Amino acid sequence: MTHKAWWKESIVYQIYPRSFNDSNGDGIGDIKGITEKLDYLKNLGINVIWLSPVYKSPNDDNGYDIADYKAIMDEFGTMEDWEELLEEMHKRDLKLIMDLVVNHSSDEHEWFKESRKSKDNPYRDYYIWRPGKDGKEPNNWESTFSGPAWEYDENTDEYFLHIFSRKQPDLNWENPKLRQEIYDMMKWWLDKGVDGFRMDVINFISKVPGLPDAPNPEGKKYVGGGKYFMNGPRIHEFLREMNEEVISNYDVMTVGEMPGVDVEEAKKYTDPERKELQMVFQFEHMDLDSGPNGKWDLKPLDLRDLKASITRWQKGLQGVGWNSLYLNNHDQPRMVSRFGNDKEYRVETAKMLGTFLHMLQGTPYVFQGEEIGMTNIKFDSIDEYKDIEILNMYKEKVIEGNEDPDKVMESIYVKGRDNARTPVQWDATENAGFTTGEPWIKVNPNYKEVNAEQAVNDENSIYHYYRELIQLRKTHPIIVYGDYDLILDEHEQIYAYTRTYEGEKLLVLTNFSEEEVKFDLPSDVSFEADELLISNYPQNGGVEDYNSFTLKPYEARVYKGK
Ligand code: TEU
Ligand code: CA
Repeated sequence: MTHKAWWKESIVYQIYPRSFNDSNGDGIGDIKGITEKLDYLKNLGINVIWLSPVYKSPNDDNGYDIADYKAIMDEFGTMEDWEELLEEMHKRDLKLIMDLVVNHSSDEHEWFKESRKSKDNPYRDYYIWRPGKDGKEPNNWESTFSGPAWEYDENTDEYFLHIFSRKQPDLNWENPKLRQEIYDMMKWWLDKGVDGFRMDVINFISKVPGLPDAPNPEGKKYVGGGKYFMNGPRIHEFLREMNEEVISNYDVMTVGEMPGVDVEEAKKYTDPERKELQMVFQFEHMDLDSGPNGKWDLKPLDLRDLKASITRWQKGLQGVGWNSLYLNNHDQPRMVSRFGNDKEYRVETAKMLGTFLHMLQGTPYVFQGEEIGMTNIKFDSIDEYKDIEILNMYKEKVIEGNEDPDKVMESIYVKGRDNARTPVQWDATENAGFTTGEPWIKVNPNYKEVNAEQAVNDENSIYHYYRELIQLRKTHPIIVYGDYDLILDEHEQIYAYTRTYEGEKLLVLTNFSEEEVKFDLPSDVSFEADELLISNYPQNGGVEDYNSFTLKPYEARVYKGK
Protein backbone atom coordinates (compact mmCIF):
# COMPACT_ATOMS: atom_id res chain seq x y z
CA MET A 1 0.00 0.00 0.00
CA THR A 2 1.34 3.36 -0.99
CA HIS A 3 1.60 5.87 1.83
CA LYS A 4 0.38 9.38 1.18
CA ALA A 5 2.81 12.29 1.19
CA TRP A 6 2.79 15.92 0.08
CA TRP A 7 5.71 15.42 -2.26
CA LYS A 8 3.82 12.61 -4.02
CA GLU A 9 0.92 14.97 -4.61
CA SER A 10 3.13 17.82 -5.84
CA ILE A 11 3.81 19.17 -9.30
CA VAL A 12 7.33 20.55 -9.69
CA TYR A 13 8.43 23.31 -12.06
CA GLN A 14 12.11 23.49 -12.96
CA ILE A 15 13.77 26.88 -13.41
CA TYR A 16 17.11 27.20 -15.22
CA PRO A 17 17.74 30.72 -13.94
CA ARG A 18 20.17 31.94 -16.59
CA SER A 19 17.44 31.57 -19.23
CA PHE A 20 14.30 32.31 -17.24
CA ASN A 21 13.82 36.07 -16.90
CA ASP A 22 16.26 38.98 -16.81
CA SER A 23 15.22 41.82 -14.49
CA ASN A 24 18.09 44.27 -15.07
CA GLY A 25 18.87 44.17 -18.77
CA ASP A 26 22.30 42.53 -18.64
CA GLY A 27 21.05 39.67 -20.80
CA ILE A 28 21.22 37.07 -18.02
CA GLY A 29 18.24 35.71 -16.16
CA ASP A 30 18.35 36.40 -12.42
CA ILE A 31 16.63 35.87 -9.08
CA LYS A 32 14.58 39.06 -9.15
CA GLY A 33 13.42 37.94 -12.59
CA ILE A 34 12.03 34.77 -11.01
CA THR A 35 10.27 36.66 -8.23
CA GLU A 36 8.54 38.79 -10.89
CA LYS A 37 7.03 35.67 -12.45
CA LEU A 38 5.75 33.89 -9.35
CA ASP A 39 2.12 34.77 -10.04
CA TYR A 40 2.40 33.29 -13.52
CA LEU A 41 3.72 30.06 -11.98
CA LYS A 42 1.17 30.02 -9.18
CA ASN A 43 -1.55 30.44 -11.79
CA LEU A 44 -0.24 27.41 -13.67
CA GLY A 45 -0.95 25.42 -10.51
CA ILE A 46 2.49 24.01 -9.74
CA ASN A 47 3.40 23.99 -6.06
CA VAL A 48 7.14 23.30 -5.97
CA ILE A 49 9.99 25.00 -7.80
CA TRP A 50 13.30 23.23 -8.41
CA LEU A 51 15.87 25.94 -8.94
CA SER A 52 18.97 24.94 -10.91
CA PRO A 53 22.18 26.25 -9.25
CA VAL A 54 22.31 29.93 -8.27
CA TYR A 55 25.51 29.71 -6.22
CA LYS A 56 28.76 31.57 -6.79
CA SER A 57 30.37 30.07 -9.87
CA PRO A 58 32.79 30.85 -12.70
CA ASN A 59 30.13 29.31 -14.99
CA ASP A 60 32.23 26.80 -16.82
CA ASP A 61 29.08 24.63 -16.77
CA ASN A 62 26.46 27.33 -16.06
CA GLY A 63 26.55 27.08 -12.28
CA TYR A 64 27.03 23.31 -11.98
CA ASP A 65 30.60 24.26 -11.04
CA ILE A 66 30.24 25.85 -7.60
CA ALA A 67 32.91 28.07 -6.07
CA ASP A 68 31.01 28.86 -2.87
CA TYR A 69 28.07 26.77 -1.67
CA LYS A 70 26.84 29.52 0.64
CA ALA A 71 26.94 32.52 -1.70
CA ILE A 72 24.78 33.65 -4.61
CA MET A 73 26.28 34.15 -8.07
CA ASP A 74 26.83 37.87 -8.71
CA GLU A 75 25.07 37.74 -12.09
CA PHE A 76 21.96 36.32 -10.41
CA GLY A 77 21.77 38.89 -7.60
CA THR A 78 22.35 38.83 -3.86
CA MET A 79 21.49 36.68 -0.87
CA GLU A 80 18.82 39.28 -0.03
CA ASP A 81 17.26 38.73 -3.46
CA TRP A 82 17.24 34.99 -2.78
CA GLU A 83 15.67 35.48 0.66
CA GLU A 84 13.01 37.68 -0.88
CA LEU A 85 12.31 34.99 -3.49
CA LEU A 86 11.87 32.36 -0.78
CA GLU A 87 9.61 34.64 1.24
CA GLU A 88 7.45 35.51 -1.76
CA MET A 89 7.21 31.82 -2.64
CA HIS A 90 6.20 30.75 0.84
CA LYS A 91 3.59 33.52 0.92
CA ARG A 92 2.04 31.88 -2.14
CA ASP A 93 2.35 28.36 -0.72
CA LEU A 94 5.08 27.46 -3.17
CA LYS A 95 7.96 25.29 -1.98
CA LEU A 96 11.56 25.74 -3.08
CA ILE A 97 13.97 22.91 -3.74
CA MET A 98 17.58 23.81 -4.40
CA ASP A 99 20.10 22.04 -6.60
CA LEU A 100 22.75 20.28 -4.55
CA VAL A 101 25.89 19.72 -6.62
CA VAL A 102 28.28 17.78 -4.41
CA ASN A 103 29.85 15.15 -6.62
CA HIS A 104 32.23 17.92 -7.63
CA SER A 105 32.91 21.59 -6.95
CA SER A 106 34.50 24.28 -9.07
CA ASP A 107 38.30 24.35 -9.21
CA GLU A 108 37.83 27.91 -7.95
CA HIS A 109 36.32 26.70 -4.66
CA GLU A 110 38.53 27.55 -1.63
CA TRP A 111 38.80 23.85 -0.80
CA PHE A 112 40.33 23.10 -4.18
CA LYS A 113 42.63 26.10 -4.11
CA GLU A 114 43.99 24.75 -0.83
CA SER A 115 43.98 21.16 -2.00
CA ARG A 116 46.23 21.77 -4.96
CA LYS A 117 48.83 23.66 -2.89
CA SER A 118 50.69 20.67 -1.46
CA LYS A 119 50.34 16.96 -0.78
CA ASP A 120 50.10 17.58 2.96
CA ASN A 121 47.60 20.43 2.83
CA PRO A 122 44.65 19.72 5.17
CA TYR A 123 42.31 19.96 2.15
CA ARG A 124 44.36 17.61 -0.05
CA ASP A 125 41.98 14.69 0.56
CA TYR A 126 38.87 16.71 -0.18
CA TYR A 127 39.55 15.77 -3.81
CA ILE A 128 40.80 12.71 -5.67
CA TRP A 129 44.52 13.00 -6.45
CA ARG A 130 46.68 10.26 -7.98
CA PRO A 131 50.18 10.03 -9.42
CA GLY A 132 50.40 9.38 -13.17
CA LYS A 133 51.00 5.94 -14.70
CA ASP A 134 53.91 5.68 -17.15
CA GLY A 135 53.80 9.41 -17.71
CA LYS A 136 50.08 9.29 -18.47
CA GLU A 137 46.77 9.68 -16.66
CA PRO A 138 46.16 7.36 -13.66
CA ASN A 139 43.50 5.49 -15.67
CA ASN A 140 41.73 5.55 -19.04
CA TRP A 141 38.44 7.18 -18.02
CA GLU A 142 36.89 9.73 -20.35
CA SER A 143 35.30 12.96 -19.15
CA THR A 144 31.56 13.42 -19.88
CA PHE A 145 32.61 16.60 -21.66
CA SER A 146 35.26 14.91 -23.90
CA GLY A 147 38.96 14.24 -23.30
CA PRO A 148 40.48 12.55 -20.26
CA ALA A 149 38.79 12.58 -16.85
CA TRP A 150 42.11 13.58 -15.27
CA GLU A 151 44.01 16.85 -15.23
CA TYR A 152 47.70 17.07 -14.46
CA ASP A 153 48.77 19.63 -11.88
CA GLU A 154 52.42 20.59 -12.10
CA ASN A 155 52.59 22.01 -8.63
CA THR A 156 52.46 18.59 -6.90
CA ASP A 157 53.14 16.42 -9.95
CA GLU A 158 49.81 14.58 -9.59
CA TYR A 159 46.50 14.34 -11.44
CA PHE A 160 43.04 15.13 -10.09
CA LEU A 161 39.86 13.37 -11.19
CA HIS A 162 37.08 15.28 -12.97
CA ILE A 163 34.20 13.22 -14.39
CA PHE A 164 32.85 16.45 -15.90
CA SER A 165 34.93 19.45 -17.03
CA ARG A 166 38.48 20.08 -15.83
CA LYS A 167 36.99 22.96 -13.87
CA GLN A 168 34.77 20.48 -11.96
CA PRO A 169 37.11 18.38 -9.78
CA ASP A 170 35.38 15.42 -8.08
CA LEU A 171 35.03 15.63 -4.32
CA ASN A 172 36.40 12.74 -2.26
CA TRP A 173 33.46 11.25 -0.36
CA GLU A 174 35.76 8.66 1.24
CA ASN A 175 36.92 11.52 3.47
CA PRO A 176 34.58 11.84 6.51
CA LYS A 177 35.59 15.48 6.98
CA LEU A 178 34.39 16.33 3.48
CA ARG A 179 31.10 14.55 4.13
CA GLN A 180 30.60 16.51 7.34
CA GLU A 181 31.22 19.81 5.51
CA ILE A 182 28.55 18.89 2.98
CA TYR A 183 26.03 17.93 5.66
CA ASP A 184 26.68 21.19 7.53
CA MET A 185 26.15 23.16 4.34
CA MET A 186 22.88 21.31 3.68
CA LYS A 187 21.65 22.09 7.19
CA TRP A 188 22.57 25.73 6.69
CA TRP A 189 20.24 25.95 3.66
CA LEU A 190 17.49 23.93 5.31
CA ASP A 191 17.64 26.22 8.31
CA LYS A 192 17.16 29.13 5.94
CA GLY A 193 13.89 27.49 5.01
CA VAL A 194 14.45 25.56 1.78
CA ASP A 195 12.07 22.68 1.18
CA GLY A 196 14.43 20.10 -0.23
CA PHE A 197 17.12 19.24 -2.74
CA ARG A 198 17.56 17.92 -6.24
CA MET A 199 20.90 16.17 -5.98
CA ASP A 200 23.11 16.40 -9.04
CA VAL A 201 24.64 13.05 -10.20
CA ILE A 202 24.42 11.90 -6.61
CA ASN A 203 24.93 8.25 -7.57
CA PHE A 204 28.48 9.12 -8.74
CA ILE A 205 29.87 10.00 -5.30
CA SER A 206 31.22 6.55 -4.38
CA LYS A 207 34.01 5.35 -6.63
CA VAL A 208 35.36 1.78 -6.78
CA PRO A 209 38.63 1.73 -4.78
CA GLY A 210 41.70 1.55 -6.97
CA LEU A 211 39.88 3.42 -9.75
CA PRO A 212 40.55 0.64 -12.29
CA ASP A 213 40.87 1.11 -16.04
CA ALA A 214 37.60 0.60 -17.90
CA PRO A 215 37.42 -2.21 -20.45
CA ASN A 216 38.53 -0.86 -23.81
CA PRO A 217 38.10 -3.51 -26.51
CA GLU A 218 38.33 -0.97 -29.35
CA GLY A 219 41.57 0.48 -28.03
CA LYS A 220 40.26 4.03 -27.74
CA LYS A 221 42.29 6.71 -26.03
CA TYR A 222 39.73 7.25 -23.27
CA VAL A 223 36.51 5.39 -22.40
CA GLY A 224 33.56 5.93 -20.06
CA GLY A 225 34.36 4.69 -16.55
CA GLY A 226 30.71 4.66 -15.41
CA LYS A 227 30.78 1.14 -14.09
CA TYR A 228 33.37 2.24 -11.52
CA PHE A 229 31.54 5.28 -10.22
CA MET A 230 27.80 4.90 -10.93
CA ASN A 231 26.00 3.32 -7.95
CA GLY A 232 29.41 2.58 -6.41
CA PRO A 233 30.21 0.38 -3.40
CA ARG A 234 29.47 2.89 -0.60
CA ILE A 235 26.67 4.89 -2.24
CA HIS A 236 23.83 3.54 -0.09
CA GLU A 237 25.90 3.97 3.05
CA PHE A 238 26.64 7.62 2.19
CA LEU A 239 23.00 8.40 1.41
CA ARG A 240 21.81 6.77 4.63
CA GLU A 241 24.35 8.77 6.57
CA MET A 242 23.17 11.97 4.86
CA ASN A 243 19.58 11.04 5.61
CA GLU A 244 20.30 10.34 9.26
CA GLU A 245 22.42 13.43 9.85
CA VAL A 246 20.43 15.91 7.78
CA ILE A 247 17.31 14.99 5.86
CA SER A 248 15.45 13.05 8.57
CA ASN A 249 15.37 16.19 10.73
CA TYR A 250 13.27 18.13 8.22
CA ASP A 251 10.04 17.56 6.27
CA VAL A 252 11.56 18.02 2.84
CA MET A 253 11.61 16.66 -0.71
CA THR A 254 14.62 14.79 -2.09
CA VAL A 255 15.26 13.65 -5.64
CA GLY A 256 18.58 12.23 -6.76
CA GLU A 257 19.69 12.65 -10.35
CA MET A 258 21.11 9.28 -11.33
CA PRO A 259 22.44 8.47 -14.77
CA GLY A 260 22.89 4.71 -15.10
CA VAL A 261 20.39 3.70 -12.43
CA ASP A 262 18.14 0.69 -13.12
CA VAL A 263 14.84 -0.25 -11.49
CA GLU A 264 16.38 -2.68 -9.01
CA GLU A 265 18.87 -0.11 -7.78
CA ALA A 266 16.18 2.61 -7.76
CA LYS A 267 14.04 0.50 -5.42
CA LYS A 268 16.90 0.58 -2.95
CA TYR A 269 17.33 4.34 -3.28
CA THR A 270 13.62 5.14 -2.89
CA ASP A 271 12.20 2.50 -0.54
CA PRO A 272 11.24 4.62 2.51
CA GLU A 273 12.20 1.76 4.84
CA ARG A 274 15.82 2.16 3.77
CA LYS A 275 15.88 5.89 4.60
CA GLU A 276 17.87 7.16 1.62
CA LEU A 277 15.98 9.34 -0.91
CA GLN A 278 12.36 9.81 -1.98
CA MET A 279 12.80 9.82 -5.77
CA VAL A 280 15.42 9.44 -8.45
CA PHE A 281 15.70 10.90 -11.92
CA GLN A 282 16.39 7.89 -14.11
CA PHE A 283 17.57 8.12 -17.72
CA GLU A 284 16.35 4.95 -19.42
CA HIS A 285 13.62 6.68 -21.42
CA MET A 286 16.07 9.43 -22.38
CA ASP A 287 18.48 6.90 -23.89
CA LEU A 288 16.03 5.07 -26.18
CA ASP A 289 16.74 7.31 -29.17
CA SER A 290 20.51 6.83 -28.98
CA GLY A 291 22.57 4.14 -30.70
CA PRO A 292 25.41 2.12 -29.10
CA ASN A 293 27.87 5.03 -29.38
CA GLY A 294 26.08 7.30 -26.93
CA LYS A 295 23.88 10.35 -27.06
CA TRP A 296 25.23 11.81 -30.34
CA ASP A 297 24.59 8.52 -32.13
CA LEU A 298 21.07 9.30 -33.37
CA LYS A 299 18.42 6.62 -33.60
CA PRO A 300 14.66 6.97 -34.12
CA LEU A 301 12.51 6.10 -31.12
CA ASP A 302 10.47 2.90 -31.30
CA LEU A 303 7.35 3.57 -29.21
CA ARG A 304 7.38 -0.03 -28.00
CA ASP A 305 10.73 0.61 -26.32
CA LEU A 306 9.26 3.61 -24.51
CA LYS A 307 6.32 1.49 -23.33
CA ALA A 308 8.56 -1.29 -22.11
CA SER A 309 10.80 1.12 -20.24
CA ILE A 310 8.14 3.30 -18.62
CA THR A 311 6.11 0.22 -17.71
CA ARG A 312 9.10 -1.43 -16.06
CA TRP A 313 9.55 1.68 -13.89
CA GLN A 314 5.85 2.12 -13.15
CA LYS A 315 5.40 -1.52 -12.10
CA GLY A 316 8.81 -1.79 -10.49
CA LEU A 317 8.44 1.09 -8.05
CA GLN A 318 4.69 0.66 -7.45
CA GLY A 319 4.15 0.05 -3.73
CA VAL A 320 7.91 0.22 -3.05
CA GLY A 321 9.39 3.62 -3.96
CA TRP A 322 8.19 6.55 -6.03
CA ASN A 323 8.79 7.70 -9.62
CA SER A 324 9.77 11.15 -10.80
CA LEU A 325 8.17 11.89 -14.17
CA TYR A 326 9.90 14.03 -16.79
CA LEU A 327 10.28 14.33 -20.54
CA ASN A 328 12.65 17.28 -20.61
CA ASN A 329 15.00 19.34 -18.47
CA HIS A 330 18.01 21.64 -18.96
CA ASP A 331 20.14 18.74 -20.28
CA GLN A 332 17.64 17.32 -22.77
CA PRO A 333 16.14 18.47 -26.05
CA ARG A 334 12.63 19.94 -26.01
CA MET A 335 10.02 17.18 -25.83
CA VAL A 336 7.76 18.47 -28.65
CA SER A 337 10.68 18.42 -31.07
CA ARG A 338 12.00 15.11 -29.80
CA PHE A 339 8.86 13.00 -29.53
CA GLY A 340 6.44 14.68 -31.90
CA ASN A 341 5.96 17.22 -34.65
CA ASP A 342 6.99 20.71 -33.52
CA LYS A 343 5.58 22.35 -36.67
CA GLU A 344 2.12 21.34 -37.95
CA TYR A 345 1.18 19.62 -34.67
CA ARG A 346 3.17 21.53 -32.07
CA VAL A 347 0.19 22.29 -29.85
CA GLU A 348 -1.38 18.83 -30.21
CA THR A 349 1.96 17.13 -29.52
CA ALA A 350 2.67 19.19 -26.41
CA LYS A 351 -0.76 18.48 -24.95
CA MET A 352 -0.57 14.79 -25.82
CA LEU A 353 2.86 14.39 -24.19
CA GLY A 354 1.68 16.34 -21.15
CA THR A 355 -1.31 14.01 -20.84
CA PHE A 356 0.85 10.93 -21.22
CA LEU A 357 3.23 12.08 -18.49
CA HIS A 358 0.83 13.67 -16.01
CA MET A 359 -1.47 10.65 -15.88
CA LEU A 360 1.37 8.33 -14.80
CA GLN A 361 2.12 7.38 -11.20
CA GLY A 362 4.84 9.58 -9.73
CA THR A 363 5.66 13.25 -9.24
CA PRO A 364 5.61 15.23 -12.51
CA TYR A 365 8.24 17.83 -13.37
CA VAL A 366 7.54 20.65 -15.83
CA PHE A 367 10.63 22.28 -17.35
CA GLN A 368 10.44 26.03 -18.00
CA GLY A 369 8.88 26.74 -21.41
CA GLU A 370 7.36 23.25 -21.64
CA GLU A 371 4.02 24.73 -20.59
CA ILE A 372 4.01 26.93 -23.71
CA GLY A 373 5.41 24.29 -26.05
CA MET A 374 8.88 25.73 -26.64
CA THR A 375 10.86 23.89 -29.32
CA ASN A 376 14.44 22.97 -30.19
CA ILE A 377 16.75 25.54 -31.74
CA LYS A 378 18.96 25.41 -34.86
CA PHE A 379 21.75 27.97 -34.80
CA ASP A 380 23.55 28.38 -38.13
CA SER A 381 27.01 28.38 -36.66
CA ILE A 382 28.72 26.46 -33.87
CA ASP A 383 29.87 29.85 -32.54
CA GLU A 384 26.34 30.61 -31.39
CA TYR A 385 26.28 27.61 -29.06
CA LYS A 386 27.30 28.08 -25.41
CA ASP A 387 27.18 24.65 -23.79
CA ILE A 388 30.55 23.18 -22.78
CA GLU A 389 29.40 19.67 -23.70
CA ILE A 390 28.50 20.75 -27.26
CA LEU A 391 31.59 22.89 -27.76
CA ASN A 392 34.05 20.28 -26.48
CA MET A 393 32.42 17.53 -28.50
CA TYR A 394 32.49 19.65 -31.69
CA LYS A 395 36.15 20.47 -31.14
CA GLU A 396 37.07 16.85 -30.60
CA LYS A 397 35.10 15.50 -33.53
CA VAL A 398 35.38 18.23 -36.14
CA ILE A 399 38.41 20.37 -35.38
CA GLU A 400 40.73 17.69 -33.98
CA GLY A 401 39.03 14.70 -35.58
CA ASN A 402 37.93 14.23 -39.13
CA GLU A 403 34.19 14.06 -38.82
CA ASP A 404 31.78 15.73 -41.19
CA PRO A 405 30.74 19.07 -39.63
CA ASP A 406 27.23 18.85 -41.09
CA LYS A 407 26.67 15.48 -39.51
CA VAL A 408 27.93 16.73 -36.15
CA MET A 409 25.74 19.85 -36.38
CA GLU A 410 22.76 17.60 -37.11
CA SER A 411 23.40 15.67 -33.88
CA ILE A 412 23.65 18.98 -31.99
CA TYR A 413 20.31 20.07 -33.48
CA VAL A 414 18.68 16.88 -32.24
CA LYS A 415 20.39 16.32 -28.88
CA GLY A 416 22.33 19.40 -27.80
CA ARG A 417 21.62 20.78 -24.33
CA ASP A 418 21.28 24.34 -25.62
CA ASN A 419 17.95 23.27 -27.13
CA ALA A 420 16.58 23.59 -23.61
CA ARG A 421 18.53 26.71 -22.69
CA THR A 422 17.30 29.39 -25.06
CA PRO A 423 15.51 32.18 -23.17
CA VAL A 424 11.94 31.65 -22.04
CA GLN A 425 9.63 33.37 -24.50
CA TRP A 426 7.46 35.72 -22.51
CA ASP A 427 5.88 37.86 -25.23
CA ALA A 428 6.17 38.98 -28.86
CA THR A 429 8.39 42.00 -28.18
CA GLU A 430 12.10 42.07 -29.00
CA ASN A 431 14.07 39.22 -27.41
CA ALA A 432 10.76 37.64 -26.43
CA GLY A 433 10.51 39.94 -23.41
CA PHE A 434 13.29 37.95 -21.71
CA THR A 435 15.67 40.90 -21.57
CA THR A 436 15.93 44.51 -22.66
CA GLY A 437 19.62 43.89 -23.36
CA GLU A 438 21.59 41.39 -25.40
CA PRO A 439 20.61 37.84 -24.33
CA TRP A 440 23.54 35.57 -23.32
CA ILE A 441 22.24 33.00 -25.80
CA LYS A 442 20.03 33.75 -28.80
CA VAL A 443 16.27 33.64 -28.52
CA ASN A 444 14.40 31.06 -30.61
CA PRO A 445 13.06 32.98 -33.66
CA ASN A 446 9.62 31.41 -33.22
CA TYR A 447 8.91 33.64 -30.17
CA LYS A 448 6.33 35.73 -32.03
CA GLU A 449 3.96 32.73 -32.18
CA VAL A 450 5.26 30.80 -29.18
CA ASN A 451 5.18 32.92 -26.04
CA ALA A 452 3.62 33.03 -22.60
CA GLU A 453 1.50 36.12 -23.18
CA GLN A 454 -0.18 34.51 -26.18
CA ALA A 455 -0.65 31.29 -24.21
CA VAL A 456 -2.20 32.96 -21.17
CA ASN A 457 -4.65 34.87 -23.38
CA ASP A 458 -5.69 31.85 -25.45
CA GLU A 459 -7.96 29.48 -23.57
CA ASN A 460 -7.06 26.65 -25.97
CA SER A 461 -3.34 27.00 -25.36
CA ILE A 462 -0.91 24.42 -24.03
CA TYR A 463 -0.61 26.55 -20.90
CA HIS A 464 -4.30 26.27 -20.11
CA TYR A 465 -4.26 22.56 -20.91
CA TYR A 466 -1.40 22.10 -18.43
CA ARG A 467 -3.42 24.02 -15.85
CA GLU A 468 -6.20 21.50 -16.36
CA LEU A 469 -3.87 18.51 -16.11
CA ILE A 470 -2.46 19.90 -12.88
CA GLN A 471 -5.93 20.62 -11.50
CA LEU A 472 -7.05 17.07 -12.31
CA ARG A 473 -4.13 15.63 -10.37
CA LYS A 474 -5.00 17.77 -7.38
CA THR A 475 -8.64 16.69 -7.38
CA HIS A 476 -8.34 13.00 -8.34
CA PRO A 477 -6.32 10.81 -5.94
CA ILE A 478 -6.41 8.04 -8.58
CA ILE A 479 -4.04 10.13 -10.73
CA VAL A 480 -1.52 10.28 -7.92
CA TYR A 481 -1.95 6.89 -6.30
CA GLY A 482 -3.67 4.56 -8.78
CA ASP A 483 -1.99 1.37 -10.00
CA TYR A 484 -0.69 1.46 -13.54
CA ASP A 485 -1.27 -1.17 -16.23
CA LEU A 486 -0.18 -1.04 -19.84
CA ILE A 487 -2.60 -2.13 -22.57
CA LEU A 488 -1.96 -2.62 -26.31
CA ASP A 489 1.68 -3.49 -25.51
CA GLU A 490 2.74 -4.00 -29.11
CA HIS A 491 0.92 -1.12 -30.78
CA GLU A 492 3.42 1.05 -32.65
CA GLN A 493 1.51 4.34 -32.51
CA ILE A 494 -0.82 4.32 -29.54
CA TYR A 495 0.43 4.39 -25.96
CA ALA A 496 -2.54 3.35 -23.80
CA TYR A 497 -2.72 2.49 -20.12
CA THR A 498 -5.13 2.24 -17.23
CA ARG A 499 -4.93 3.42 -13.64
CA THR A 500 -6.90 1.69 -10.90
CA TYR A 501 -7.70 2.94 -7.40
CA GLU A 502 -10.43 2.28 -4.86
CA GLY A 503 -12.96 0.92 -7.35
CA GLU A 504 -12.27 3.58 -9.96
CA LYS A 505 -10.44 3.32 -13.24
CA LEU A 506 -8.84 5.70 -15.73
CA LEU A 507 -8.23 4.91 -19.37
CA VAL A 508 -5.42 7.02 -20.86
CA LEU A 509 -5.08 7.02 -24.65
CA THR A 510 -2.32 8.82 -26.50
CA ASN A 511 -1.50 8.74 -30.20
CA PHE A 512 2.24 9.28 -30.64
CA SER A 513 1.95 9.56 -34.44
CA GLU A 514 0.75 12.11 -36.97
CA GLU A 515 -1.58 9.59 -38.57
CA GLU A 516 -5.16 8.80 -37.75
CA VAL A 517 -5.16 5.52 -35.89
CA LYS A 518 -8.02 3.18 -35.04
CA PHE A 519 -8.33 2.37 -31.35
CA ASP A 520 -10.16 -0.71 -30.08
CA LEU A 521 -10.39 -1.49 -26.40
CA PRO A 522 -8.87 -4.97 -26.05
CA SER A 523 -11.50 -7.55 -25.05
CA ASP A 524 -9.59 -8.59 -21.92
CA VAL A 525 -9.70 -5.05 -20.49
CA SER A 526 -12.83 -4.38 -18.51
CA PHE A 527 -13.71 -0.72 -18.56
CA GLU A 528 -16.91 1.26 -18.55
CA ALA A 529 -16.56 5.02 -18.99
CA ASP A 530 -18.63 7.60 -17.09
CA GLU A 531 -16.77 10.71 -18.05
CA LEU A 532 -14.22 12.15 -20.44
CA LEU A 533 -11.79 13.91 -18.09
CA ILE A 534 -9.67 15.69 -20.65
CA SER A 535 -8.75 15.66 -24.33
CA ASN A 536 -6.62 17.79 -26.64
CA TYR A 537 -9.28 17.76 -29.39
CA PRO A 538 -12.84 18.99 -29.02
CA GLN A 539 -15.08 15.95 -28.32
CA ASN A 540 -18.81 15.87 -28.50
CA GLY A 541 -19.09 15.47 -24.79
CA GLY A 542 -20.47 11.91 -24.80
CA VAL A 543 -18.73 8.78 -23.66
CA GLU A 544 -20.70 6.39 -25.93
CA ASP A 545 -17.84 5.56 -28.22
CA TYR A 546 -15.01 5.19 -25.72
CA ASN A 547 -14.14 1.64 -26.75
CA SER A 548 -13.74 1.95 -30.50
CA PHE A 549 -12.94 5.04 -32.54
CA THR A 550 -10.26 6.79 -34.54
CA LEU A 551 -7.62 8.85 -32.77
CA LYS A 552 -6.54 11.96 -34.64
CA PRO A 553 -2.87 12.96 -35.03
CA TYR A 554 -1.30 13.23 -31.56
CA GLU A 555 -4.71 12.95 -29.95
CA ALA A 556 -4.99 12.29 -26.23
CA ARG A 557 -8.06 11.29 -24.24
CA VAL A 558 -8.52 10.35 -20.61
CA TYR A 559 -11.71 8.58 -19.56
CA LYS A 560 -12.79 7.98 -15.99
CA GLY A 561 -15.02 5.05 -15.16
CA LYS A 562 -15.10 1.59 -13.63
O1 TEU B 1 23.95 16.12 -15.43
C1 TEU B 1 24.46 14.83 -15.37
C2 TEU B 1 24.62 14.04 -16.60
O2 TEU B 1 25.33 13.07 -16.57
C3 TEU B 1 23.99 14.35 -17.90
O3 TEU B 1 22.68 14.62 -17.90
C4 TEU B 1 24.87 15.30 -18.64
O4 TEU B 1 24.68 16.61 -18.28
C5 TEU B 1 24.76 15.30 -20.09
O5 TEU B 1 23.55 15.64 -20.56
C6 TEU B 1 25.50 14.25 -20.74
O6 TEU B 1 25.16 14.11 -22.04
C7 TEU B 1 24.10 16.96 -14.34
C8 TEU B 1 23.50 18.32 -14.64
O7 TEU B 1 22.13 18.17 -14.82
C9 TEU B 1 24.22 18.90 -15.81
O8 TEU B 1 23.64 20.11 -16.24
C10 TEU B 1 25.65 19.10 -15.42
O9 TEU B 1 26.40 19.53 -16.51
C11 TEU B 1 26.28 17.83 -14.85
O10 TEU B 1 25.44 17.13 -13.95
C12 TEU B 1 27.54 18.17 -14.09
O11 TEU B 1 27.20 18.84 -12.90
CA1 CA C 1 20.11 39.96 -15.16
